[in-house]
Amino acid sequence: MNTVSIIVLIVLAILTIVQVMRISEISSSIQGGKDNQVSEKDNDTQGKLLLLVGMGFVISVLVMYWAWGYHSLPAPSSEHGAEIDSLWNLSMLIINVVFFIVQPILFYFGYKYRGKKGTKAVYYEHNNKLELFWTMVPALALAVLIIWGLNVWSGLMMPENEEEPIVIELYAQQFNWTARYSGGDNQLGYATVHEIGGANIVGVDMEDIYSSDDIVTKSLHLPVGKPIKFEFRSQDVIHSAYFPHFRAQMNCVPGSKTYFQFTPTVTTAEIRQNKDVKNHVEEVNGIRAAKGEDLWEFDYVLLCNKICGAAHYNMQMEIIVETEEEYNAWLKEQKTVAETL
Ligand SMILES: [Cu+2]
Repeated sequence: MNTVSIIVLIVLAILTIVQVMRISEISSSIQGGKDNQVSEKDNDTQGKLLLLVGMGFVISVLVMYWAWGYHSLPAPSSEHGAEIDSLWNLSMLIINVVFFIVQPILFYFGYKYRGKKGTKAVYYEHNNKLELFWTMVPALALAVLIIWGLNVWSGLMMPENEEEPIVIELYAQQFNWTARYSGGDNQLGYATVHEIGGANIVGVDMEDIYSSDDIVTKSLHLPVGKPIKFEFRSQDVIHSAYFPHFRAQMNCVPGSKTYFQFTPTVTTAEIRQNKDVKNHVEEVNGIRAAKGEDLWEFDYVLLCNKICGAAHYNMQMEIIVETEEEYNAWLKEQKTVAETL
């Protein structure tokens, strides 16, 4: 369906709703407004429906946890990942405990105190103890989460390095990623959008002394157990580099550089042996085989986590985590920008 017919359809739907409302108003005024009066039976039905919908809602959440809960990510593959997971688990624990206490009570009370003839609402003005309780409890919970979260964050952004991290740039554009390795000097040459042209896809300034040994690639290889410092740039709009398996994410903003550092701890070969990953791959391949499609092999992936345009969903790059020897051998095979530009 093209855009014009969708717009026409929406306009027609709105006009229909307006006409139906007018008809109902006119018929109500003809009957002397009796149509809008809420009867005892209406209140009773609405109260029961509220209870039904509320309980259905709470039960459906339980069913979804049970049916799809195993689809969450496997154990983290980075040094800091366990800490992010602990933060996440505590947040989810608090949210779930509150949810499963408050929601059933809320809907049950809505049902219990549904409108009945002769019943009058209690006029309850103020209670200091109650006010204090429901202010202090959320404030304490939030304080724990925020203080702990800020501590974790500052540890991630200002890591105490025992060894110098490997510097890799990730360049974002609609709709792909390019990696630039800093080469033997571990320093990225200056790059700017004004230098982009021909094979120079990330705009490396060849005049800069750090540029010549930089390596531009379309796949991201990382050595296991080594700290990696990523520097992010974007060519067009705001993107977000998202490494779900490493519990890392950072916005890529046009005109400025952002950073994130982490140490991968599990190689691609090892994560493929992870029980959860194996089950997931088996399930996906069962569906693919039934459709006659090629089988899939698990790979770490870098995704874009900002809705940056029409093909945003497909903005991804494979990440290969390997041993230091494998990584060095791969890096040796790559051409420097001095050789390619
Ligand atoms: Cu994007």
